[in-house]
Amino acid sequence: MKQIAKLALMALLAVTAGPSQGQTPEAKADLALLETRAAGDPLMGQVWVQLRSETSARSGQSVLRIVETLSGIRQTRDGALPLSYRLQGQVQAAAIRAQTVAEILRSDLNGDWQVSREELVASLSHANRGGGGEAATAFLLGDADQNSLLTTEEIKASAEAMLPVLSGRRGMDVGARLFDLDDDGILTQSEYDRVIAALQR
Ligand SMILES: [Ca+2]
Ligand SMILES: [Ca+2]
Repeated sequence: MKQIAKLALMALLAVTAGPSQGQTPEAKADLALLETRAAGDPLMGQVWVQLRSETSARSGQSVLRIVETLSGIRQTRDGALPLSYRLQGQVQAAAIRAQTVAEILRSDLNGDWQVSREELVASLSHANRGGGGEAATAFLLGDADQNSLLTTEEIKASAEAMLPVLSGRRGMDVGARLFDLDDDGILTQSEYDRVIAALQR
């Protein structure tokens, strides 16, 4: 009977064990790695602080749910992992760049791949033109020599300058970047599982 009582007591202690009890050395090392990654980047730092505060004193499925919510990564969704988040970000940026240049070139009325102020004004005043915000902004940002002509080089430079503004969704991949423990641009299932394990109590 004494033996049974002892086993029951041990089981009880295991259930009510304090923080980090039972964390493997690997999970502890991954936790330290995540801390280091978060400390090196303000955006990742913000996500990390929130993750830590919400997952502390949690375990099992609730940690998984919190991680999914805060990172926006649903590993249970088919094909979600591995996630080539770096490539995905480059594809999105390229799409925005292409759209911006196209919008600016809609004011290139004589087709010389440059936009003069006269062309901008004439095209924007045309009843069917519509939009034009990008072209006008490009002129403000991009006419570096202020000669009222946006050259092809200036069009490229202004599209690049407008990219951070137009891609306000850039923060989307912060969770994936933080969890990409080997920093190769791809978040794998194994990395995701290691993060979950590191956050478990
Ligand atoms: Ca110019
Ligand atoms: Ca990786």
